[in-house]
Amino acid sequence: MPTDTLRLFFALPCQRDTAEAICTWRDGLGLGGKPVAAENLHLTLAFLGQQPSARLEELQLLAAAIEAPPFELRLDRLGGGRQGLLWLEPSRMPEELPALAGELQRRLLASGIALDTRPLRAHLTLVRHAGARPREAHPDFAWPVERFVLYASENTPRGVRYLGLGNWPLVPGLRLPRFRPPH
Ligand code: 2AM
Repeated sequence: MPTDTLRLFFALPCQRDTAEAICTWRDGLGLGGKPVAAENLHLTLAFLGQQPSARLEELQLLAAAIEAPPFELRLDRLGGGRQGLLWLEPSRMPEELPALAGELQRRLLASGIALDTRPLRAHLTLVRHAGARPREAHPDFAWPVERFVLYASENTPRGVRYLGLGNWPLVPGLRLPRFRPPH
């Protein structure tokens, strides 16, 4: 990994039990392509792209200042995009998710970090370059979301690796951040 910049994103990490259940279900569909490793399953909240390593501490402080409650995310829909991308997404968006992502994005923009201006499409990527899109698939995974993480993405000879650079709990009893669009 170069030391002067890092490819960063904030995400919800999928905890082990849920990730393993999702991978077992996915692998049974015979989709081909490049499946995402169980330890890499996540849902991106904000993608920062290449950032100077010197900003890391500022980003960690920014994340630590966010107060938000835990919630349950039910991944019950299979979605797909270009180049054989397949993902899981919720058919019903819990209000806590856009509130958390919006709060994070608003603070990042206020710190002068340029973010993708497209609205968040909450998804958990399962496979890239899939050879098939199943006609019949009825996923239903309940994911208790209890923390969010700052990751650096590194390319290694064995594939992409996400390195956790900070991990912040969502705290029961806290009120939702008031939803304000980031722009
Ligand atoms: P993907 O799974 O749909 O590719 C690490 O690469 C994470 O950041 C992935 O969740 C990826 O989404 C997301 N990501 C990569 N490039 C992005 C971009 N330009 N805008 C938003 N998210 C991005």
